[in-house]
Amino acid sequence: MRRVKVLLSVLVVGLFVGSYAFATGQPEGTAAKTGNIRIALVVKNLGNSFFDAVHDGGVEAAKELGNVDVIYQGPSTPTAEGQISIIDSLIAQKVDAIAISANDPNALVPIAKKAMAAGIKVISFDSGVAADGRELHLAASGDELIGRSEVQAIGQMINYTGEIAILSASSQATNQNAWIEWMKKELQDPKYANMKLDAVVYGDDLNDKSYNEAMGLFKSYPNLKGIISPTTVGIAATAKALEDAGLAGKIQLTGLGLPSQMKQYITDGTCKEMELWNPIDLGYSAVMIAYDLVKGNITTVNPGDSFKAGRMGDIKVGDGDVAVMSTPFVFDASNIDKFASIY
Ligand code: RAM
Repeated sequence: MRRVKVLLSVLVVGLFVGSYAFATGQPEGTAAKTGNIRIALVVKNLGNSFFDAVHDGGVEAAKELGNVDVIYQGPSTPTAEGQISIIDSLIAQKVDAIAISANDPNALVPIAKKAMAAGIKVISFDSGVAADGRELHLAASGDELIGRSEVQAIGQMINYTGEIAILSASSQATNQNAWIEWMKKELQDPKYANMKLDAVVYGDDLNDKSYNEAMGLFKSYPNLKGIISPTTVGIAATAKALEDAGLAGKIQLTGLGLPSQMKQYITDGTCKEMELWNPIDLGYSAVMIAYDLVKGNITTVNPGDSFKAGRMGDIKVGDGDVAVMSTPFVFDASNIDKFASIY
C-alpha cells in the first residue's frame, strides 16, 4: 500500500513539473530566470547569531525590492572548503548574485572566478575575498579604525599596564586578521610601552572552542590583565569563561559583541565596553548592492562609484573596490538595554 502511495505521489509531482514547464514555455533550467532575482548570502558558518541578523537585513532588502529571493547558506564550521562546495552548487543553480563573508581571502578566489565566469555577480561583505575573486568588498567599518580602537579601549581599562591577549575567530578569517594587524600597529605607540601582547589564539567562531581557548589563556598566562576578542562568538564565550573561572573584573574584556548576547556581561561589569556595527544594516546593504549589480545599474565597479542602498543611502566605493558601510558603535551599561532587543 505504501509503495502505491509513493508511486502515486511521484506521478503527481511529475505531472505538476511537466505542466509547469509547459505553461511557462521555457526549457527546463532557464525557467527560474523569468522569476525573482536570486541573491545568495554565503556566511562563514551557520549557527552564528551575527549572521542570522545579517540574513534578517537581507530579507528586509528583498521585501523592499519586491522581486528578490534571498538564499542563506553557510557551512556548519567556518572553513573555506565548506564555502567552496556551497558556491559550486549555487553556480549549478544559476543564482544571479553571491555575497560571501569569507573564511579565507585566497582559497575562495578560484571558485569565485568560476561563478563570475558563469555570469554571476560576486561580492564579498564582512570578511573579504581577495580582489581577484569579487567585484566589490563591503566592509562593515574601516579596518584601521576597528583595530586601533580595540587596543585603545583595553589600554584604558587596564591603565596601560600589563599583559594582554587576543582571542580571535578562525586563523584565516580576512576581517579578524586585518584588524589584528592594526592592533599590533597601535600597540607600537609609546603609550603602550608597559603593555605586552602575550598571544593570539583562535576559537574558530565556535562557542566551545572559544570557551576552551579562553580557559587556556587564563592557565598559560597567570598575569593576564586584558583580552580583546574581535568576534561576537569569541567575546561571549570569553565572558562566560571569565565568570566561570571567577576572573570577572580581574581580567578586563573588550572586543566586538552582539548586544543581545552580551547584555548580561555588560550589565554585571564582566565586559565594561565593546563595539559593533549593525549586522542587519550589513545584510541589507549587501543585498541592495548585489541587486544593483544584477540589474546593471553599475556595470564595472570603480573607486568613486556609489551604490543606492535604500534606507542606508549612497554607499561609496573606495580604494581597492572596498566600500565601507559605517563606523563602529560603542556599547556600555548606559545603552546596552536599548540595543539588546534589536540585534
Ligand atoms: C563574528 C564573525 C564576523 C565578525 C563579527 C564581529 O560574528 O567572525 O565575521 O564580523 O564576529
